Amino acid sequence: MSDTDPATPRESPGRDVRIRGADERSLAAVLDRPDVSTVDRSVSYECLSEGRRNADWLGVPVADLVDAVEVPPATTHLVVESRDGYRSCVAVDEALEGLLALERDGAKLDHPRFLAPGIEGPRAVKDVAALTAVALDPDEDRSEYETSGSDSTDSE
Ligand SMILES: Nc1nc2c(c(=O)[nH]1)N[C@H]1C(S)=C(S)[C@@H](COP(=O)(O)O)O[C@H]1N2
Ligand SMILES: [Mo]
Repeated sequence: MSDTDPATPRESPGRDVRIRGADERSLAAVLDRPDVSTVDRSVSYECLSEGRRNADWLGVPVADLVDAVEVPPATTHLVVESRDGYRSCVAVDEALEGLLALERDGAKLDHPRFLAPGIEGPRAVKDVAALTAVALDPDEDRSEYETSGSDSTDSE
């Protein structure tokens, strides 16, 4: 037996995205497929410290990615988490209109980026590592699921 198993494909580091609904899946194979179906979206967002920014993004619709797992019917939000643990909590209807961007203004991104129409800057998570379906109670504050909500101190 050799140390490395040639039958196990190596995931490109920094590119895997986990999706967690009723079950958990890796999206690496989907995102790395050369013929993955993508959309173009112009999205602008407000950074509390730097002002409004606009860019053209090319990416994979979140709705297509979510199809890979069973999303529990009680789901209210998707928690979008970066590789270094930065988190935002986005209403599921809003998140399903969004995309995991692979290019910004025609330039390839090193890591997938979450965008959605009308998203607040702090919730446009860079270097996405996981999307997790959560069910919040009506009286629950989504900022408890976030590193920093759009109302708190800006991290950039
Ligand atoms: N992983 C991660 N994503 C992040 C942040 C961060 O600190 N870490 N900052 C957020 C904030 S506050 C803003 S305004 C935007 C800024 O994105 P830009 O530099 O591409 O305009 O990224 C958001 N996404
Ligand atoms: Mo920001």
